[in-house]
Parts: sequence; C-alpha cells; structure tokens
Amino acid sequence: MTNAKLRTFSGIQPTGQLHLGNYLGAIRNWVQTQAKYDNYFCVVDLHAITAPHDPAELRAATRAVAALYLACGVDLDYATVFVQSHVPAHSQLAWLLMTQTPLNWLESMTQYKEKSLRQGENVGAGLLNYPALMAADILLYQPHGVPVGADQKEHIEVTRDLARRFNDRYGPTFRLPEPWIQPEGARVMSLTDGTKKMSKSDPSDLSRISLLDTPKEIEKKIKRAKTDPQLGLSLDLDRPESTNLLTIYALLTHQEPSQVAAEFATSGYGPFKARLSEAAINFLAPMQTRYRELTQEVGYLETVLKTGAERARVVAHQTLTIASHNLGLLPPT
Ligand code: AQP
Repeated sequence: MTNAKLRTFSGIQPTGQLHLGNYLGAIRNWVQTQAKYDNYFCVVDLHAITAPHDPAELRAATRAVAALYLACGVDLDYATVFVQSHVPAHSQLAWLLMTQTPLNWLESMTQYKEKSLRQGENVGAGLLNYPALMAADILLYQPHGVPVGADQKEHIEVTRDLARRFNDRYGPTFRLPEPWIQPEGARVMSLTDGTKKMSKSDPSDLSRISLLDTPKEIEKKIKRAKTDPQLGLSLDLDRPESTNLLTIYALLTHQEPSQVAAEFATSGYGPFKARLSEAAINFLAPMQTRYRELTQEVGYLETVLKTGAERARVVAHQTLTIASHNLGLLPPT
C-alpha cells in the first residue's frame, strides 16, 4: 500500500446509458465518501462484451460512462478512473481465478441464470465466467471495500469465496473485500414495474430515467410511470411503485423517505409526479452541464483515462505478480 487510506474499488458496465439506479445505488456513494479513501473506479468494458453489443456503441458508451463518473463528482484528487481493458492484468488474473473456480458456483449465480435466459440459445462462456473476471477486477486492487448497489452482493460474496479458496491453497495473496452497500438507494426499481430493478438493459426506455435524459423525456417517463389505484402515497411493501417513487424523490431532494411519505400521504399521483419531475430535472441539470463541458474539451477525457490506466497498471501488476508466483508460474526473466 502506498498510503494509509483504506482502498475502494468499483465499476460500472458501459452497456447503455447510466440511470438513476446506477447513480443512487453506486456513484453517489463513491462521491460521498471519496475523500476518505484511495479509490479505483473502472469502466468495465470487458464485462459489457459478455452480451450481444454493437462495437461503435460500446466505444461511445465507454467514454460516456467515464465522463459521467466525473460529471457526477468523482474527483481525480481522490480517485483513479480508468477503463478495464486498458489494464491487461484484469484478463490475466481472471484466467488464473477461472482455473480455481468450481463450475457449480458459476452456474448458480442469479445474474447468469437471468441473463442466460434472456440471451436464449448460444449463451457465451463469458457470461458464465463473469464472476471470475469481476473477482479479478476487485482483488487486483486489494481493496477493503466495494461500494455497490444491493444486486451486486452475490458477486462480492463469490469474490470473497474465491479469494479465501486461493489464499488457503496457495498462501496469502488477496485481501477479502467487504461489500459496502448503503441502505438508501441500494435498489431503485423500474418505473414500469416496481418489483423489478431499474436496469440499463430493460428493453423499455420508459422503465428508467437516464442521467442524460432531457427535461421533456424525464417528464414523459414520470407521467407514464406505473401507479396503483389508492389515493395518497405511502412507503409500503404492498405498494412497490408508491414506495419506489417516494424513495427516489426523497433521495433527490435530500430528505428522509418517512418525511416525504408524510408530505404526500393524502396527495394524488398527479401532483406528486409533477413534483418528482421537477426534482429530477433540477437534480440532473448541473451534472448534465458538467458532462457537456468536459466531453467538449478536446483530449481531456483521453488524458484522464491514460493517467488512470497508468496508475492502475502499477497496482494491478503487483497483485498479478504475487498471484502468479503463488500459483507456481515461472516469472519472466
Ligand atoms: N436499480 C439499481 N438500484 C441501485 N443500484 C443499482 N445498480 C445497478 N442498478 C441499480 C448499481 O450500479 C452499479 C453498476 O451496475 P452495472 O452496470 O455494472 O451492472 P448492473 O448492476 O447489472 O446494472 P444494470 O443497469 O442492471 O446493467 P445491465 O442492464 O447492463 O445489467 C452496481 O454497483 C450496481 O449495484
């Protein structure tokens, strides 16, 4: 370790436009605590190619996700921002870990089961092996914590299991990281179905508010958001849409969900949705302005990502060297 701060690692796939779930479940938490930690934030493009994709769109999305990290407030004084494929140690350690991973661990992962169903026949081996690559991403940086949304808990658990198994067999190699999941915003739900998480890959664009949506798009999506027939909103397990919309409003306006629930306890969905649209538009506007500014500055993002990859490579290489040695691979001369 080069300094006394605890270390964090996290990443997001460039599989589409980032949405409020990605922001509230992950990036917001990175930004809130970044000054306390030595942070590594990665755009995980090697994960994005485990699903059918368009190469040009992937390149554009990779740049957009990196730019959004910065626009959302990730500060380069505290964080190393880089693209996963620019640090070859990710693929290299993934192979080493794959050789140590029982097949049934991979087959039982919820994400594999759900996404392989969606992909139908000819599911790629990359989708199955995704957890070994994700474990490599994390373990390379020897982080203490991995700030993520609730859906990633299972992946962090497998990462810990793999690290423990490797350490037991080959000697101390990896730190076992903790999932850092903030209860608020950990699972933002779809606007069209309050029982499903908001997701980049949901075929319906109406299901999510993307961070770069225009005010008109935000208004339209919130107007069309699913509701229930009851008058007045409440936080209630039996009312997933009401709970989700109230929680989003509370997080965007920096209030307690219970306070917001009390305010709208007798309100109809119409007036509430108007307030939610206004809150979302106002919340996203400064971030969208920063995004436009920094993507218009020629060469800025390239420099950030080049510097980030250089720094990440140094740390990643150290861990890869130890893991290779402990496994018995002959070092290059
Ligand atoms: N709905 C959500 N609520 C809270 N947090 C969420 N995250 C994702 N969706 C929500 C968190 O965002 C980070 C990045 O996720 P990812 O893109 O790597 O993969 P994902 O979790 O599978 O996100 P998506 O949007 O659903 O992507 P696709 O559709 O491509 O699979 C993670 O910290 C995640 O917890």
